[in-house]
Amino acid sequence: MENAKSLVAKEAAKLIEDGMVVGLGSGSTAGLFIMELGKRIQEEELTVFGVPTSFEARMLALQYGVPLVSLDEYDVDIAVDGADEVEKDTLYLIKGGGGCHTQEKIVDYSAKEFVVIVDESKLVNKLGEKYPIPVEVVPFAYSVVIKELINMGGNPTIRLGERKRGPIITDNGNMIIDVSMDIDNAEKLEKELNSIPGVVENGIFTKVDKVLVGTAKGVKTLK
Ligand code: ABF
Repeated sequence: MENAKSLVAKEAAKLIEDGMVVGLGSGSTAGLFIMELGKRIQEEELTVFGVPTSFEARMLALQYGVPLVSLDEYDVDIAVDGADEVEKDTLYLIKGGGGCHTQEKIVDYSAKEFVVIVDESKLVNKLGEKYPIPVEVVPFAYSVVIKELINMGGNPTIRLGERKRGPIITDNGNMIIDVSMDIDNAEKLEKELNSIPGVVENGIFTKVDKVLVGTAKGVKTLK
């Protein structure tokens, strides 16, 4: 899988042109992309700026020499980001296994083009097959959000930190509730989850331009 991730990260780095502002995704695959982009910037002396989707992406961009700008100053030309699940037929995603989906969605959806990079293991026939939906929640609201998610037919759990002594805290100071539920209509559910007071953003992504999939035989593109 590591090889498939590197392949797809390299392929995505080739999409970046001089002068572009690039949304920098989070996770291990997007991390490899940031490294490849940094290499191209140094070797080809490109003028490219990045907009990070997490603290982790910010640190990698600094490490690999990708200069950063903010959404205040620039629009994003292309965002390149990973995913936890990709539904084959629709290209709908579940993201947020790393807890960064709020900033990811802000950057990815604002981009003129949103490209997803995954290895084959992320492809599923039905969204939600392997992963629950991550929901970022304002801490004050967690108990009412949990009740509402149960009312909607979901099975919610609070995501705990590594030592399981308390909830993990996102880059935005919030909690994550992972909810397993049937996803019949992903576009509708994406909106419904966000309409619960206290929910900041959920990890269903339904606006994707293309998905690059790393396989043992090379990279294939799904559109
Ligand atoms: C981020 O990283 C998340 O939205 C997604 O949860 C995860 C994918 O990570 P990896 O590439 O390490 O599998 O994009």
